Amino acid sequence: MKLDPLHVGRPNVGKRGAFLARVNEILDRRWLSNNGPVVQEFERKVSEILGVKHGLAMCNATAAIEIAARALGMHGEVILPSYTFVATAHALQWQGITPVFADMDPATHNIDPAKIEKLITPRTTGIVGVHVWGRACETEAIDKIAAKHKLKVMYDASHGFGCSTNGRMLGGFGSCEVFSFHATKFINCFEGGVVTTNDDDLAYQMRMMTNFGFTGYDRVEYLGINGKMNEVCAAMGLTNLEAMDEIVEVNRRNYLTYCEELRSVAGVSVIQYDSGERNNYQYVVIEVDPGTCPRNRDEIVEALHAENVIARKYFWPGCHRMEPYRSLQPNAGQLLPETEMVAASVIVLPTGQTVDEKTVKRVCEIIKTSVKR
Ligand code: T4K
Repeated sequence: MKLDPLHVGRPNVGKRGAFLARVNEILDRRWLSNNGPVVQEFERKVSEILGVKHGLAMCNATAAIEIAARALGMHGEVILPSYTFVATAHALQWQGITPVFADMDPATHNIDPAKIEKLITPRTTGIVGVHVWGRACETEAIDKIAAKHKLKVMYDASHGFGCSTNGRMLGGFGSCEVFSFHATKFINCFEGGVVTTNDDDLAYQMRMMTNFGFTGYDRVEYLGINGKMNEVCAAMGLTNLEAMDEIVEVNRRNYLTYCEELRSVAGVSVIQYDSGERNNYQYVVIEVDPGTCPRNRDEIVEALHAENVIARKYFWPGCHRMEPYRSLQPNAGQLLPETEMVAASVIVLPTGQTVDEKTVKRVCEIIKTSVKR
């Protein structure tokens, strides 16, 4: 029997009544945007969870990366992984910065610090690490390289809300970190982003930039933009944060069922999360080994789609093979063999509140059958 369409990134939703009550209050108050009380509460809550001094709510993570890069004075060239959602590269390019793609460590899917140094030129001003799937970058190694070459570091932590490394929550690494609260993230604000930092000056500057550069009525001190989060988005975020433990538990249970069901499938492995760290388990990621799996990744994805399971090939084919980078840097792939290999082997499977154990087992059955075919 065919399943109803099953999407990766189906939104999780907290208590509907609590959200609607907040929306009613917002309407009664007639304060809809511009640093309203719900946004302030959301910022406080996020900062508290992550243990950081400042959490600045913004309209989405892409705009947040742009604002952070500009506030950090990044220009010229910035090194980042190619294996990320294209927004990371686009945010830099949109700011007139040239993204320079570094290869990944296939064991973690994160930027490989050993590949960074040889990409540094006199034009390099920064490094943007991405905590892919919420598994932390090698922050110490990246910091060392950055200190040696006087580069700025920020992290795209879009996947990493609620995740830790060495017992410390993501949010306080580099000069700042950017989280996404897009509809498809395990905690969503419909659309939203938060920049976290422990640097007071940087926080002040980014806050001003997010609101056109205003520092008071009729006083503009920076080149700013409108990057603000509105009150209804913050209400959704607060409501979903109240359900955070529950959502992580559902994700964890689904993840463990996937691991169990796929354990004996030749050439298919589920990526692992360090059980000693906190994780949100929002991504169930499998890798298909072309050497040992009788079917290739695309054949398995096709079989899943045929059964209405809309599995995704994130982040295929890698930013360097997408426009405008493909045309601007046609030879970038030569330095990205691990990225090309992993991008061709990954499948992301559905999870979250709308996916139960029975559905996970059915998805795994489809994978098992497609591999045997
Ligand atoms: N950096 C990284 C590392 C990121 O992963 C992202 C976002 C960003 C930066 C930028 O953050 P934001 O600026 O978005 O805050 C989706 C999301 O749109 C994107 O936010 C996310 N990464 C990326 C990993 O996934 P697409 O192109 O796959 O979106 P789409 O429209 O195909 O939606 C994904 C699936 O979710 C679909 O199968 C349908 C389902 N869906 C989607 C929405 C919006 C629903 O069921 N309901 C919904 O409301 O990028």
